[in-house]
Amino acid sequence: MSKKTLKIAVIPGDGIGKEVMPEGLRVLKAAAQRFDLALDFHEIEWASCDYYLAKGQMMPDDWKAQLSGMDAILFGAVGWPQTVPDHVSLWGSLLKFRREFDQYINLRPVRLFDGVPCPLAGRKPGEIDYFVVRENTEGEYTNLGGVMYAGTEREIVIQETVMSRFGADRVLKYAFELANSRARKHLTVATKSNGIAISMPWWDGRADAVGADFPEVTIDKQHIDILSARFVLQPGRFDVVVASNLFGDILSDLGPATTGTIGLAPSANLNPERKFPSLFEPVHGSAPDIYGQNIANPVAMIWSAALMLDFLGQRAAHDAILKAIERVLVEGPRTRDLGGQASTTEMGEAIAALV
Ligand code: GGG
Repeated sequence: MSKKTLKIAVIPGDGIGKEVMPEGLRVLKAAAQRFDLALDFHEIEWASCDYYLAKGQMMPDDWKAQLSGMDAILFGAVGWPQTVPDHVSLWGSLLKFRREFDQYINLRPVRLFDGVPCPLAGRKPGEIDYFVVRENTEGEYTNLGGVMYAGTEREIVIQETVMSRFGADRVLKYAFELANSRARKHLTVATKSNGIAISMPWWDGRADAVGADFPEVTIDKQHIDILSARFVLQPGRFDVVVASNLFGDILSDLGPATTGTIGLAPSANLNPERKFPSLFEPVHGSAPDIYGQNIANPVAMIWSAALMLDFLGQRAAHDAILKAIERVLVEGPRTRDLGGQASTTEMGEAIAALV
């Protein structure tokens, strides 16, 4: 039987997305060669602020049709606030993908690697190793609301938070299943039920209801403020953390920061039912402050590409890429955020050579 060709849409986007993407592709090509995979890359220049400046919109009208036949989307970064307001670029691209392709899980692993200096005193690899499961299609990320009496002293702004039973239950179920599959079987539910007195007690109640089907998983509900402090002070407490869209966004930058650099953090925007393509991207953004110097850490992009292969059924290729990342983090070369002097390209080449 001939092997299946995996069609991958490649969207570098903006800023350092354009510098780390070639390293993701370099490593994927090395993995394809070693594991005899047929990867068919479709390079796309839209979903970028350059495209917006040329066309007045982030994506062409038929973007969904163009991506619908893809097995997955590999995405770099979005945002170039010097020319396009951030909410315009984000809502015009990434948030459209997440919503219209129903990528309702944003899975973000957080792990302290050997060879990476940890900013938290005394922590060793193995002591920080958890997942943030972020709700990805509703919650605080809405465009429902408006401004009244604009420009006057009576100006009022309202922005709604939307949580549905359907939306909450499916992300909670995914998080319970993930926790159940791990040795510790522990789920932390991020909440703020004392201050956000309608939606958050409801969210906690949904966690209890969904959790009834997972008696082996221990649940720990923590207010987002103390939970954030514990990410820094007691990171070993965490195994799987489930959070609303905004809380999950913040936690999944904070967590990787405690492991040395956000330049290592990958993410998977998943449509678990595979009705639509899932999207894999670094947690970091376009980083205009370092763009153009070829110094960005490519690991988040490369690890995201590995997560993509795993989701597409290529576990051995995923494991080989992760092993190569682990070795390069110990032996070098390393980019500046890791205390080294290597370029983005040198680090990508080193990882690709070990796959
Ligand atoms: N590679 C991810 C990226 O470009 N992120 C930009 C950003 O601001 N994302 C917001 C979000 O993930 O909700």
